[in-house]
Amino acid sequence: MTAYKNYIGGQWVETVSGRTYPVYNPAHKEQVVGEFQTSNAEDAGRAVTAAREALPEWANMPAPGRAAVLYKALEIMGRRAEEIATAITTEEGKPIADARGEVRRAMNIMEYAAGEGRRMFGYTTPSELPNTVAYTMKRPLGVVGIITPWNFPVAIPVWKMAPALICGNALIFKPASSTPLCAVKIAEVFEEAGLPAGVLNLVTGPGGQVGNALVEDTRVNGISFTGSTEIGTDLYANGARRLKKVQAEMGGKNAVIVLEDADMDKALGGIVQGAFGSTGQRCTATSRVIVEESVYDEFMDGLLSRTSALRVGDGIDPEVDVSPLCGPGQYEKVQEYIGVGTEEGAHLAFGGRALTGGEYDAGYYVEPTVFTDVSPDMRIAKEEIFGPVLTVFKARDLKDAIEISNSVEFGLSSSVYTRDISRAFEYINTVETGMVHVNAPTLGGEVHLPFGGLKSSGVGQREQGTEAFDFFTETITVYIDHGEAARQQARFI
Ligand code: UN1
Repeated sequence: MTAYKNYIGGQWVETVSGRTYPVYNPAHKEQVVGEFQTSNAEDAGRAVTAAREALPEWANMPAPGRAAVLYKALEIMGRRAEEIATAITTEEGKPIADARGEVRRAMNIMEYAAGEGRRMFGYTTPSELPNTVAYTMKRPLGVVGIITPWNFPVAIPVWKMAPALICGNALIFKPASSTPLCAVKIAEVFEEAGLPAGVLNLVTGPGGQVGNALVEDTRVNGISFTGSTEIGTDLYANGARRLKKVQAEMGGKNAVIVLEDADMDKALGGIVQGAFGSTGQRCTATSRVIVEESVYDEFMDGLLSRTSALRVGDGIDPEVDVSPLCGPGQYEKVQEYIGVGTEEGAHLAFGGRALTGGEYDAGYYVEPTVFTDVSPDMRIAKEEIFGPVLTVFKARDLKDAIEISNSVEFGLSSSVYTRDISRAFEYINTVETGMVHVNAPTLGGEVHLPFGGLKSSGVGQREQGTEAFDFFTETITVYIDHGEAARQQARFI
């Protein structure tokens, strides 16, 4: 099998190490998706050099010209949507409907970012000096490293790249080692769209070598990262030491509160989707439910009957609700946490086993799992599991429920189900998460609204929304004295 290559300076090239590695389909462990370049720090350095060279021309192109390339890429991605969605399912494992939705999201952000080519506003303001014009404008951040996880191998890279590109930056893209095929396809889309050589460079490979090289390289001006809190914290600290702009989107332990007046049907639908959709491998997945005592039994009946109706299987089958975990590492980790939960004394109310027999032997399948009698100090209540494991808590009232919700170190997303507007606002104003939902799942977000979390869930500027354009630019403040006479002795205060 010929190996897929890196994309550096507009050329598809091999790594200097001469090494490649295989990627397997999580639903068919023996099926090789492809061979990919095992890149190292030297490859990263070459990509930075290519980006540096490409930067001035791209940065100086009028933004509507850059937008034209993005619109073209949008059109190409639309044409290749089904092929790219299939690549997501084959490589990451998520159900094909979710994969299609993911491609749609990537297209939405391209469309949104391209429109910014005709805005990219600064502001003007009266100066305190006579005959003086004062305004602000945006300039590209420069060369930026894009480091992304495997769980959204198309949407997350594109929601970083599209705003970065419209702002005039040149990029080095380091995708997760387990999803490089999607990364190759993204690079192909931009190549076909006519993005000038060197503006987007792709460097694949396992481990932290490339990421570390990018954060240490003084020619790199910024890093946009999504992944674990552990790696994000390191990257942020290393970037800060070099005065680099870093944004890091990290873990979550997202809770849904169900109050006694909730529309139970709606709540159950949102919770099951949030907990088990995408096999729980989403930083916005629902991993905790906090139920008001008086409706606890009714809630549990509904939850267990809906959970037991979920179909587990290969995500390429459109009837499947829950697909395999992404790989052996995830498979081990999730089973380990299920063991921890049992040892800690939580009650295993549903699932809890790795699935075997028939098609299950070929992939990394774990049953959707529900723990009850969970207390906030247990590890399964605090740590991010990143799999189909839901923990259920009982709360006395809203105040108690919010306390449990806020008791974790994470603060990404949260939700409350209630029909009571006063209690909904009490919740909105006190819950410690960057994204707050009412009567809706903890998942997702719209591309024109900021995405990100508080506490250990995120640091640096938010992604998406107008904030994205702030991260990928520097604001320049301009003062122009256009008076004919010698400047008066007016002074800034
Ligand atoms: C979503 O919930 O649709 O890594 C987006 C993640 C998040 C993206 C989730 N950064 O799961």
